[in-house]
Amino acid sequence: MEAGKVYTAREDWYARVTIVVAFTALLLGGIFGVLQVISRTPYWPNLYGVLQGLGVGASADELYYRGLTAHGVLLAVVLTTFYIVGLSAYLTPRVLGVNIKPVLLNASLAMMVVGTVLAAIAIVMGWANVLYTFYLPIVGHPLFYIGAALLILGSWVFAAGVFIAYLEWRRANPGLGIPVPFFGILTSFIVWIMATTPLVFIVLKNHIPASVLGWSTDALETRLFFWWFGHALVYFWLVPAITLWYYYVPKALGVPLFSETMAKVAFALFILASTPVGLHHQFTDPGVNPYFKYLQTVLTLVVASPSMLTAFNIIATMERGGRARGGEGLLGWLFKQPWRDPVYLGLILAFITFGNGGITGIINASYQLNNVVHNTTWVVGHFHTTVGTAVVLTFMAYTFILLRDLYGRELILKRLAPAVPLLWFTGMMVFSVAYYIAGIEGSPRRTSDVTYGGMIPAEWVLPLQVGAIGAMVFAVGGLIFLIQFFGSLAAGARIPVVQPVTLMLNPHPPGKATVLDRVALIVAAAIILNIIAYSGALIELYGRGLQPVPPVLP
Ligand code: HAS
Repeated sequence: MEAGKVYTAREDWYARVTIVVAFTALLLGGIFGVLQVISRTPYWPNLYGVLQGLGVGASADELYYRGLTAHGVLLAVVLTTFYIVGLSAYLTPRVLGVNIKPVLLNASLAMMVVGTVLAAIAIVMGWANVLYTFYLPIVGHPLFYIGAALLILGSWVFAAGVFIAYLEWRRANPGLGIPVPFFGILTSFIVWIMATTPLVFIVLKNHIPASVLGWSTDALETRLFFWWFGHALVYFWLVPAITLWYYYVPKALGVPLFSETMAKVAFALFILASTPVGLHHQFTDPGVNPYFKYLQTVLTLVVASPSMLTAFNIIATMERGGRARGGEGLLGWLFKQPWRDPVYLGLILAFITFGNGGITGIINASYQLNNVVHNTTWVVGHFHTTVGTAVVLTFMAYTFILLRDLYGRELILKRLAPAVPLLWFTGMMVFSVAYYIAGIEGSPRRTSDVTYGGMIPAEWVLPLQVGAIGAMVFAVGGLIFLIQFFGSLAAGARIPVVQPVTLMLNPHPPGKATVLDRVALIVAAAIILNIIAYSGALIELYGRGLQPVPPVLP
């Protein structure tokens, strides 16, 4: 093989399949999203009621929770996990020049697909209306948990492939710094393994016994372990998006990233502080000493800092690139950005939306303010701007490149491409701000009857209606994207994908290794931080003795 080139056929096949699964999940999950937002808007038709009237064999309320579970699982779990493994399979050999073991790719794909199908059967049949957070004592069918466990274990097998490829690269390149795009992939999978370990533990200890054998379980214990996983999960989603910003923004501008060191500091901080912060989801839970919640609040501010470093790094790179392209004065560089490139436009609009979602995250993380917004539509606004836009819009926009480089297809309806990020961004801004306002007025999330039996406060009506209009706008953006994606696969002109492919060492090759490249050291520090952050709450929980309650069917 020529120097600087690598064969990627096996990884590309894996990536093509997983990314198709991801966007199939976007299509189905998006349909449930539209059903939901229309049904939850005051004085708009309750479409679940219409379905009930058509005789689908379930009440409107039951269908709402079934639809909400499908929406959350398809978008927050299936879309993200499948896209991230696919993107990582595509990037790893191209950045490191090392292949992922084919046996691991095959095993991972089989497990993830079978797991998804099993969980999907349970959800579609209405056997697991437990929402994507699946708190006990509400219990679903064993197929749901077995499917979820298989999906996660399949992603672990893929992660093993990434780690082995990294070790091979390290042996061949001692003393070389890890290339930034791969550092992102590595960070993401380290966070994923650290996050999913407590989840797998609690699913095996509590969920499966409750579901299969009807055993009683302690609700607080389940929530503690779920959120240990649940917050780190969000950085498993976010870090690959940030990786694409670090890779593509400088490339499109033709300049180096403002600071590779700062990028690596950000990744190291994500590894360190993503996991020991779950208690900020449990501020309102009784039974956890406020001192432990306070400790994790401090750590939450630590894990917010790499996002702020990213904000600085990306804006500084944009300024550097804009000035290199002739931008002058205080803001002239902003007008010299490659805004006509839909991929660049999508990535930057996703990045700006992350400013919106990140600020509301900091508000969520404040003990007192959390009392105002917890379990309201505010939180819905927060996660649609973070995972729903910073992450998903980045993935959609970068897929315009993958269509050509991975699938070997010309994009159809090219002129419509900028409409995808523009509609998604505009709709999401309207949706999120309106939902923040409704949330501050106390409008709850996750309730099938938004009118409270006709007693809806007047303050909720207008923001929820405006939010729904925003949702329609970004749904149209999503629809255009899906037509372009599946349409290009079916009817786009073929472009030959030539093998071997050139390594992506752009815009400049990595330098010498520093302390930031000592990943094992960072992981060890993260484990110690987890022990410090969680030991108090666990000693308190088990010291007091568990208070098991029998499982409840939804
Ligand atoms: Fe969160 C709830 C706190 C980030 C996702 N979060 C959720 C839930 C989800 C989620 C799904 O403390 C709901 C879970 C459920 O179902 O119950 N979150 C935070 C904090 C951050 C944060 C402190 N969250 C995320 C990310 C997510 C995500 C990222 C997905 C990818 N979150 C919370 C808390 C709750 C919560 C509580 C529980 C709420 C409750 O009570 O239930 C931080 O990591 C955020 C840091 C980010 C920043 C932003 C930096 C700014 C950038 C852009 C700047 C751009 C500019 C524009 C200025 C500080 C990167 C420049 C202009 C140009 C033209 C260039």
